[in-house]
Amino acid sequence: LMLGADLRQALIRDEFHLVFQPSVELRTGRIVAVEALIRWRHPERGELMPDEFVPLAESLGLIRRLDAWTMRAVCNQIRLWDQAKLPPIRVALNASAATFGHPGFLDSVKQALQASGISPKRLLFEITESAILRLGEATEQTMHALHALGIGVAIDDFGTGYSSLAYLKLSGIDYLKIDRSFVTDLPESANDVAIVEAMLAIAKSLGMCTIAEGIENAAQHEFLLRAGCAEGQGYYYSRGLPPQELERMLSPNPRHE
Ligand code: G
Ligand code: G
Ligand code: MN
Ligand code: NA
Repeated sequence: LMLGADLRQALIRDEFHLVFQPSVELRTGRIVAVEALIRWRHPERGELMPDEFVPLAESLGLIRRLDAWTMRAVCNQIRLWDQAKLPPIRVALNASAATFGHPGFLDSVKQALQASGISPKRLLFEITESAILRLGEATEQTMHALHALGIGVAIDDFGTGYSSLAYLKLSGIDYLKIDRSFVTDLPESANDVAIVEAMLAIAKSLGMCTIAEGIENAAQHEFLLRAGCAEGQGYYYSRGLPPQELERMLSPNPRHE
């Protein structure tokens, strides 16, 4: 496939960049975190979204290199924001199963932390349910080790995997990200209301923090706030932003002084 050959070239030519989607504390509206999302600036096709090349990278065995690029870029960005004295927000990044499950993963994380000098508390790894299921026992050790390093671990797209709830017993899960498919029809859908309330109750009793994805309007925001969800992400607050735009949002705004 053409795009596959381009992807190998892109890793060499460094054609990727990150956008950062804010995660907002629902109670205060404050930006407390961002999720780093990879983009590919293809020389002919223009800006490509991850669903157009992440599955391809996975099938071509290139995803570990891509995720390593993301990790380095995230650590560098955090270091630059620290130097610019921006608020020390958390930065979430996505890791595919092949990345998370690789025996060299923890060492590469430690190396990236050491090279950048950033605090592990600033990082949060997002991993999908299906990845956890696929990886089995090694996952628990990896999640536990990340947690022990001070790095956060989130279950991404929660509720969409074909799994049981058994993996919730694994230690080291700090956040549940409620998939946007459950958020879209809030608060009108009685089923989604029931499901989301149950998810929030499980998270609460397991001591996990909650982030709802795909919030697009005030009614969804209000419902989730009242239901006790801690954080939200979605176009209602912001799309993924280039670093300079995010910096403007995080810097004190002189017009309000
Ligand atoms: O950018 P967009 O909002 O379209 O992201 C879609 C999905 O692509 C994300 O939910 C995430 O699962 C995946 N994704 C984004 N960036 C990365 C990355 O750096 N590595 C991996 N493995 N997946 C990513
Ligand atoms: O990690 P994950 O696969 O969940 O990445 C988030 C994806 O959801 C990205 O592709 C992002 O562009 C998209 N997204 C983020 N906020 C919204 C939203 O409010 N509505 C919709 N439809 N998509 C969103
Ligand atoms: Mn994610
Ligand atoms: Na998600």
